[in-house]
Amino acid sequence: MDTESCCAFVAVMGAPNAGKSTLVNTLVGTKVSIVSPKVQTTRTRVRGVALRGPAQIVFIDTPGVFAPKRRLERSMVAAAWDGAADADQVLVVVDAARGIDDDTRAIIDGLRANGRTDCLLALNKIDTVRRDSLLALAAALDAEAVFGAVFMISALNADGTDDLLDHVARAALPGPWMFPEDEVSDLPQRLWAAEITREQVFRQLHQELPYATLVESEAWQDRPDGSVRIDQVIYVQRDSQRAIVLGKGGQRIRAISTAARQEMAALLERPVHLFLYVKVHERLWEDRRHYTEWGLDF
Ligand code: GDP
Ligand code: K
Ligand code: MG
Repeated sequence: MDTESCCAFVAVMGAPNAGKSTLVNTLVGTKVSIVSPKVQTTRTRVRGVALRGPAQIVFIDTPGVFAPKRRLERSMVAAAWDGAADADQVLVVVDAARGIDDDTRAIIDGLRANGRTDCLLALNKIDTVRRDSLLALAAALDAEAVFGAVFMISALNADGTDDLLDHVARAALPGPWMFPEDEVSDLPQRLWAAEITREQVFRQLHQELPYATLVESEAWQDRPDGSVRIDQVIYVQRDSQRAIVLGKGGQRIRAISTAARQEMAALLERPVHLFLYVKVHERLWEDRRHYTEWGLDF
């Protein structure tokens, strides 16, 4: 690393499902944060690291901000605002089709109250809206006076995301890189693997159940033949939920396991043996360990 190196910490904020995790994955160029159409997919701050010339850019993908009810939700919201406080730049992602909803409103008001008037705005999902409504929304958001630059993007199609990355890189501050050159995420391997499985739980199960689950990697064993054995527990709160996760004749858990294993193997570039267990833990969300593991306040 030469003396010109520079660094930027960018907090990515936005309403649930605005496309924050999709955008961070696109900017980083690999999957660091899990994505699903359900809210609360991202539970904690996940950092993704991108390189642009001499700049190392660290994106902090925050959980969506929303009106918190349960303890877990309150911790998630606190984590989002902590992420913003620590960052040099704040990037607000807005779903262009949804416009200024209550969550986006709360974020804008919060940023203004914190004196952040130089935020970046990413109007996302432009593949889904007409140009005239996009321009009207951009004008309405510009009038909020918290944004210094606006980008119209599709995180999904990587449309406009290069310009956004260039802009962020130009504003990077001189200083040494914070992460090794080949590191794209600071999420420890065990947590990362648990997230891959949790994404499948989110995708393959419906309604309320995914929010009541937690995945933990209990063991990670690198084998001499180059493969890895991963043992994970999917925790649920009730017996009835356990039955749903298992599915008829174990069909559901097998489908979850196959999809998760294939994705882990593709990303790790080696064979994976995945063993999933489903356990009932009634007081799951009163267990401090689950919060501290994720860096959330209990
Ligand atoms: P987050 O909750 O803000 O992190 O949102 P996610 O990244 O999990 O995305 C929520 C949903 O929006 C997923 O189904 C994504 O595939 C979808 N999505 C994200 N970006 C785009 C986009 O640019 N265009 C379209 N059409 N869908 C998108
Ligand atoms: K989501
Ligand atoms: Mg997310």
